Amino acid sequence: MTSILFDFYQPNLNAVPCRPKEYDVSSLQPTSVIITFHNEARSTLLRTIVSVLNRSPAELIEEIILVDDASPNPQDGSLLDKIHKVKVLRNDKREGLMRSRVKGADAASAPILTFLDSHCECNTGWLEPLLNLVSHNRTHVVSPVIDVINMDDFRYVAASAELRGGFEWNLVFKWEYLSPPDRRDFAKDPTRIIRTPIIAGGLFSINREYFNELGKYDVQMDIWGGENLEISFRVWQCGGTLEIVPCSRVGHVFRKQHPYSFPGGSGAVFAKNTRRAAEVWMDGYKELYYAKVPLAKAVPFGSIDDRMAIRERLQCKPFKWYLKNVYPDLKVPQLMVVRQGSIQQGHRCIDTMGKSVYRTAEPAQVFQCHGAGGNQDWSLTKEGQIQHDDICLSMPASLFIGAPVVFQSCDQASKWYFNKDELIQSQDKPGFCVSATPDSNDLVFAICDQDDYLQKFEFD
Ligand code: LR7
Ligand code: MN
Repeated sequence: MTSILFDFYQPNLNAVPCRPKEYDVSSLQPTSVIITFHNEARSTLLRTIVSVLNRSPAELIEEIILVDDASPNPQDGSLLDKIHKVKVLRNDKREGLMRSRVKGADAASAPILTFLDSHCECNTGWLEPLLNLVSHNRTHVVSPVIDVINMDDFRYVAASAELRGGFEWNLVFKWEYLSPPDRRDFAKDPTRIIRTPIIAGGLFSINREYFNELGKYDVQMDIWGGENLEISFRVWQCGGTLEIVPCSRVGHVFRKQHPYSFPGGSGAVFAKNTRRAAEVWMDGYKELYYAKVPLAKAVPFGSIDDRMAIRERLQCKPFKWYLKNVYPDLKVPQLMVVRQGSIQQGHRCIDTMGKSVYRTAEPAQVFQCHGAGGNQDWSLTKEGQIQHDDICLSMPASLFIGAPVVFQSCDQASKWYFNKDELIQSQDKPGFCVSATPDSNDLVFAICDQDDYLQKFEFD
């Protein structure tokens, strides 16, 4: 069996600075490893299990619990329980990964739970740093750096450790670069633990009792998706910590598509799960999700009473706290957008010209309309700001006729009336409007004139 690993294993150069760190194994609590799968290839499932057994100190692995989520062939799992420490549970019907993981966790006996996807390879020394953190810090939930197992030839490829988990307002998980201060710390010490706003979801260790107290998973979520955001919000808002441990590395097969069906359709399942996470944890900020993904509003999400009760019982903090303290880098658009789209003057549209952060005010411009949103996508907020991400359209600093209207940071930008008469009028300087110019792409300040076509802007 070891030959499987020797064929695939590539030494992990990034792990070198981690070697001197030694762990006193007897001071660590053992773990139950939980792997749920639906229709996983036997080779990859076996690779996952063998790497756990071969690359972990034996006394730290209490058991490996496989939960076969009603794979069409029951032998996918049943053949594996001949392996030392492996226990196999099977669902009679497809439940999805959330209910399957809860079933595995309920059957587990070790003080720490370690979840893995069913297509991983645990690298040398992967387990000790995870257990070291959780054994000594009950409310820390920790993930390894997730390396890449190449989908085409199953080679193990080291990934960058300078990443953490994040999201945008569509609430889809994404990897992102560390914030600049974290990056500076990382440059000084690449073994340093990284706080992450969100975990990818599949690979992590958590104290078993803490997992139960926190409300396990939302078992009304189905199949795949959304549970990683939900558990991440829950951990942070209810007093825990999410971390990535650079010295722990586990490879994962990133697939282009799901090798399984989604009863109900993948879009609807993902939207239902995500709505449940948003409705329970995001307070008013859920509106930002609905503004980005309006179709989600039509997807029923069932009752969330049980989950709200957890939030109440644990006295969890508001989402606003999470944004401020855990994820200050996430751009928060103004709530309450009145209208959204392009702002068109003739055949030209107001355009950021690709710039996104304005430290100083810059002249605002129009550009040929392209109809593709992007740099020409604007929101009119209830307060009257005209906004794209965190830049806003604003009055010039010196108010003379013909002075350039500017883009600047929304904190400092001025407000407008943008009414049905199609003029963009200053709220602070009534009678002054935004005007295009006939022979350049600049926008300028002008005396409002209903009959001047250069002042007529249309929201599309
Ligand atoms: O119905 C199902 N029942 C299952 O048991 C559907 C899936 N599963 C199993 C499946 O066999 C696998 O072991 O659940 C696991 C995750 O499903 P994948 O591997 O098809 O999905 P993924 O790798 O895209 O999943 C990522 O996002 C998921 C959101 O629900 C989960 O959080 C996964 O655990 C997560 N995987 C990782 O975090 C690994 C790193 C990938 C990234 C980013
Ligand atoms: Mn996976």
